[in-house]
Amino acid sequence: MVNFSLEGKVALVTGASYGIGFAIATAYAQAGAKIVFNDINQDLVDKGVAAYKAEGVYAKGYVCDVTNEAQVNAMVAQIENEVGVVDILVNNAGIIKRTPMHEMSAADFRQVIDIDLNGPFIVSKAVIPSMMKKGHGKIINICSMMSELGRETVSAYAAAKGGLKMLTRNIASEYGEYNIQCNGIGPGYIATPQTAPLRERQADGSRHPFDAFIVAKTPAGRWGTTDDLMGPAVFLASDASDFVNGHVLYVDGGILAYIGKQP
Ligand code: NAP
Ligand code: GCO
Repeated sequence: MVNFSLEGKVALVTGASYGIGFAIATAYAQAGAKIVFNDINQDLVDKGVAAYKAEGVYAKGYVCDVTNEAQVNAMVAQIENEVGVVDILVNNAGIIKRTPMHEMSAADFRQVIDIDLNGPFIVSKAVIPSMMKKGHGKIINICSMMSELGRETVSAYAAAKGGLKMLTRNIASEYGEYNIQCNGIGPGYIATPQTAPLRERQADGSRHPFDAFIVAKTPAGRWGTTDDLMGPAVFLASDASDFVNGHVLYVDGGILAYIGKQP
């Protein structure tokens, strides 16, 4: 029988005070999971807890930087004590820096790689041993269009998200025999604070040229919303996807399938 329920599962979503992580965690709560999340400071965590409460969701928040292995290990131990073993991990926390590559400092490049690629490695590594003992686990890495495509100014982000796609396949390869499935979600262009600068109205009130470009490049003819990611995220966290492993599910309104509008 098909089973999309997450009843009784513990789900950790990183960087989930708002944006895509918040929507995914809310969907998991609606499907029956207990929600834990982290963010980098207490203020964000408090705002996140209040936002979940407003949605009718009880979520426990932790202050933790995903690049800090000691903090991550301490958080995962605390979650196991206070809530239970993590059944579902979503590596969502991420940043982008938009700078032409020839002007980007090595320090900025490293910071993006650290949060967007080393972070998922560190958090996955922390939850995998208990998943192995339990004989089950789901890891979902939030990839990107930039796991497949390049564009001007996002060299570090594309390198990190391309790497995250391969980390996804490797976790699937290495831990599939323990009944751990690791898959990615590749969101298209989604309206969140991260993409707000690409959607800003121009001084004359017209659309940002990038905004118009994305609408034209997306067969759906619009930006994605965080709600668009809820169903795919529940599928990949549920028993319904137990034989889906090492896959990246692109939720992009069709961008990757499309050559672009004909002249
Ligand atoms: P967002 O609105 O910027 O949210 C990202 C969250 O991660 C924020 O809460 C952020 O905290 C947190 N974070 C950053 N660094 C962290 C760290 N070191 N440790 C813990 N938390 C940290 O981004 P979003 O648009 O929801 O994106 C979420 C994920 O989806 C990211 O991995 C992003 O790359 C990916 N994605 C986004 C889109 C899109 O179109 N929006 C498309 C494809 C993929 P702060 O507020 O302090 O920065
Ligand atoms: C950019 C965007 C992205 C998106 C997303 C696309 O500047 O091109 O911010 O890369 O956020 O990851 O899937």
